[in-house]
Amino acid sequence: MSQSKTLIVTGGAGFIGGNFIYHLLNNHYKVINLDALTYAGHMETLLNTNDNDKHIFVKGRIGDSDLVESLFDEYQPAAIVNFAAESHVDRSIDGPAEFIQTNVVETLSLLESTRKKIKNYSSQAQQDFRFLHVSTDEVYGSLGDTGLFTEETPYAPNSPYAASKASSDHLVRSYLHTYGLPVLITNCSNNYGPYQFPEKLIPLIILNALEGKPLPVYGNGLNVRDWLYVEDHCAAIRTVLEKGRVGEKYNVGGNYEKTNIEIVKTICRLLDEVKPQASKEPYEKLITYVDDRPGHDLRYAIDSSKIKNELGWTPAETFESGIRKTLQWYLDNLEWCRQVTDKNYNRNRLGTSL
Ligand code: NAD
Ligand code: TDX
Repeated sequence: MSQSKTLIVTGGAGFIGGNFIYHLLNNHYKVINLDALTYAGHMETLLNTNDNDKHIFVKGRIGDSDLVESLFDEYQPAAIVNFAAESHVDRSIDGPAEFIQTNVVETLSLLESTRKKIKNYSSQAQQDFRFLHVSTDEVYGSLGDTGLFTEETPYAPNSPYAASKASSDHLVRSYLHTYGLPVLITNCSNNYGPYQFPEKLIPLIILNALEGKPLPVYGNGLNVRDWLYVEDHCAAIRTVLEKGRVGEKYNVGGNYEKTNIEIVKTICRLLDEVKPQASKEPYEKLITYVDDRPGHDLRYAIDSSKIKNELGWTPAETFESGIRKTLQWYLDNLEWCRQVTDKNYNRNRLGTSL
């Protein structure tokens, strides 16, 4: 990437994008944050950027080519980092069309706007430009009891969400091969940490537990995910942006594989310690097994040796330290949880409409 430190970040009012905005500001970048503010995007996530003149928020969709192109004209960014997406697997089961619209159709539009606009850059600036697409390990499908996803693992998406992300990864790749757009792709495992919308497993369990509500565990609870603290993911993305080889994809993982039931029980144990129930009953008694997610992938596990060996990134946080910080963050930010869910989400089960 060039010396210019102005970037466009899309989806920067969401969970990972919001954390990435803070990460960039702490690392002396200027950021144009383009976000549609869907149910998952909230200005409350960005309150601590208020007095920072290096953060410019623009409400809009990545598929609005006039808007995106005007941002290129005004700011001539050195890179785009694309987080904007529909991100929740359960919602993709209930309504796949929105996932195709944002994750495929509008990502294509973003690529087209970028391709068109960087033609006006000097040839050096064109070479230095980066389009970094943030993707997921779910594009690789499901593992059995052993093995790890590598960058060579064939794509085998199983949910409409994963299929839409796989499609966008393929489109991004094709823009390098067809048009010479300098692209990068990261495929990361499950993130957790501050500002995660409470539809996802970890914040949902924390909030339900605090209200004494059932803790829903899908199926037998033995599905495995690899967990990465969000700040480590942000550092990985910046590393790839600054040092990644054009056209390469990099897997990013926390090397922390756990079954869902182990994750839920860990949260229960920590809550027993820091915020015991008035009744003194252990939180684990709230665990309730519910119908499985349709098409529920059994296991994800990531081989991150490429990003470690080539670019020197490793996660700083252990799950033990990261989950404690996350739990404390939710305890301290119940008002944020209330604000972002107030009109649009009540923690009822999603993803069962077959
Ligand atoms: P999120 O749902 O919390 O945030 C998505 C953001 O994108 C929201 O702020 C939303 O308003 C915005 N957005 C949605 N459609 C848009 C559009 N058409 N134009 C502009 N903005 C739009 O998602 P997240 O969990 O922060 O995930 C961010 C990205 O990282 C996604 O691309 C996701 O696939 C990927 N990812 C997520 C995880 C994870 O564990 N959450 C893991 C790996 C990869
Ligand atoms: O209430 C629940 N009970 C439960 O058992 C919820 C919400 C989830 N689960 C299970 C399903 C999964 O096996 O927990 C696991 C994690 O579920 P989610 O938090 O919905 O995440 P997941 O489906 O694994 O996808 C996440 O990680 C990869 C993100 O949502 C994606 O955007 C990312 O690409």
